Amino acid sequence: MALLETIRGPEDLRSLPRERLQELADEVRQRLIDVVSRTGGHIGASLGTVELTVALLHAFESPRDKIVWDVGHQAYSWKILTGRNDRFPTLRQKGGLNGFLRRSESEHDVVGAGHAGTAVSAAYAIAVARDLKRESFRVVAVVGDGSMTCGLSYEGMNNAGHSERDIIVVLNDNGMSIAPNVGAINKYLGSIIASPRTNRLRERIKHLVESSGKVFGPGIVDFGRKVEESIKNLWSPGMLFEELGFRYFGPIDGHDIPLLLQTLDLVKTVRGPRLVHVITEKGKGFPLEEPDREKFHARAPYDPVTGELLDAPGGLPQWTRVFGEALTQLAAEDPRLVAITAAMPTGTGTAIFQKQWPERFFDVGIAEGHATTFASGLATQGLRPVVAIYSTFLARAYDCIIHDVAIQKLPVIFAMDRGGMVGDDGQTHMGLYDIPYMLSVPNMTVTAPRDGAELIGLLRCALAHEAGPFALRYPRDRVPSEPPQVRDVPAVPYGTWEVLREGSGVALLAVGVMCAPALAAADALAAEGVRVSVVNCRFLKPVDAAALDRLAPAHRLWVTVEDGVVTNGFGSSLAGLAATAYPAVRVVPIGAADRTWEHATRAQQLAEAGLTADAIAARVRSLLAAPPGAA
Ligand SMILES: Cc1ncc(C[n+]2csc(CCOP(=O)(O)OP(=O)(O)O)c2C)c(N)n1
Repeated sequence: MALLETIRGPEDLRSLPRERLQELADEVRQRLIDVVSRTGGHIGASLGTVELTVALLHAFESPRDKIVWDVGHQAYSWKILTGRNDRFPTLRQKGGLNGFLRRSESEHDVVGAGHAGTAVSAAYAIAVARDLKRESFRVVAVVGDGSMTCGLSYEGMNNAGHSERDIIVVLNDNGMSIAPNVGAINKYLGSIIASPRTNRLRERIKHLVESSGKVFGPGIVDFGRKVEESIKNLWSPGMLFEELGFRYFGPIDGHDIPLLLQTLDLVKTVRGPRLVHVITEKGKGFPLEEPDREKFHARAPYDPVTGELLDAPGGLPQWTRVFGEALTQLAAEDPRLVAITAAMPTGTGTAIFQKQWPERFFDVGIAEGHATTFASGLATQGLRPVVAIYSTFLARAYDCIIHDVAIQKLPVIFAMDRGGMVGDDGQTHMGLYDIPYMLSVPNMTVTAPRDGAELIGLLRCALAHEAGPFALRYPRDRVPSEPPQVRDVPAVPYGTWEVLREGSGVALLAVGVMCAPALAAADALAAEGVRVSVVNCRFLKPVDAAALDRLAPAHRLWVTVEDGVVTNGFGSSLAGLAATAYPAVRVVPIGAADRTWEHATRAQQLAEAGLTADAIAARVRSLLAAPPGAA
């Protein structure tokens, strides 16, 4: 790592002769493999962009020039080369570097990221601001081919393309989203790469690039014009982008640093919106012999020499898997059931369904809004679509949920994985907001299972519920106990709660996986002579009014516990109800405070939010010790 150690920031990199850049890239690649083997993280995406990052930092002057990365999961080399190499081993850990990009971490992270499809819009906005302020610098958006399945990317391109403003989009095409990329745009990009005409074009671009070396200097403006003309006259494989108003360059090998630099030099001589299409290999250099490219998109800690995972997975299954298996089996019972994912077949467990029911499975790309409206259309035809999307990404589809599904009372089922504290992905991926955003949707049923059996029972209930949409949320975690066979689990009766423990005075009203710490808190309190009730509030909407009527006379304090933000959450909505229906009852919500939550393990985050048995018990003790109004 001798060379890498001398790079404290982009200036050091820019002062290196071009011939040494590949050596630097090799060291960066090794550093990525070593460090991520211990921390886990998005190794595949970041290994694919090593040379591209080196070339961008050499060709442009960050932070004066603005490089905007889409998602940010592929920007680990960026972190290493923009002054964060020393801290790189803290990646994704509490107090350490974030796994995506954030403005507070570095002046080189112009725009925070984590969700896909934002780079073109943000970069275009920066170009607009630059022009309004009469400043002069370059703006580059780096976007993956997966993110080109996001509608948002085209909204940005549509706006930027005909603006004539100076903006460069680098399309980092590895043929992969997390899974192999899908859809017409993927086919289109594939056809560009495979076409013999493209190969001829590549030769001509190479020729142009080579001749550019001879004319740089005072002749640059003339040369720029010449290039412009030539490019216009060339048959362009990137016609789609040309039609959108972008000059198209490429496709070029994104691991060939000299070619990348020559192309970027050329592109810099042209003005207006430009798109450079680079072909990269996801996971390039990863030590697995026959890499399953999807598996190392993000990878848990592994052996840096063999690439094999360190911990053989075992123990209780993840919620994701219980969901995927249940859905697959329920599809055998109900031929109307179809499953939809937005580019996350493995992450949502729907890959299991896909294997068994390929014709009833739809991966629509990174297109959460489309996934939702597509589901609504299927529901109008009598199918029972299950939309499986992470809690954090479903927020993208909020208007579609209300406009296309809920007000039309269409029976679409939303399976919201990663609900609650999300762990090391951090603030951009937190599933803390789905309870508030779903509770306020008309006609929506909102549920949270407490274990795998209840997930299956709620799915059965959802399939029987024809009157409108139905949402289930569950965390990024293992289920608390081994789930039973799907065929042995009956439907949970609609709208019902379950009393888990009888006490008096205080009722702990727990949501989903918070039942376990609530019960443990009740045990601890019972040992001190305080006997509280614990209720599994598996339906957040509608609430079980009969259960509340039964609770109210003997329980004057209701403490709600939810793995979500307290603002407008379950406790807050119950407090609103109690204020009119049960005025003698006091409702105290426990949940995540209204602030951003940093990356850490899920257990650390839950502890920080007071969502552990100890913290819940302590809260009840202090509420009992200091009734309302006490000083
Ligand atoms: C709105 C949104 N949906 C889903 C994701 C999850 N996700 C992270 S990276 C990724 C694939 C991105 O593919 P691409 O842009 O081609 O980058 P690559 O990983 O191939 O480098 C997905 C689906 C996300 N970050 N944002």
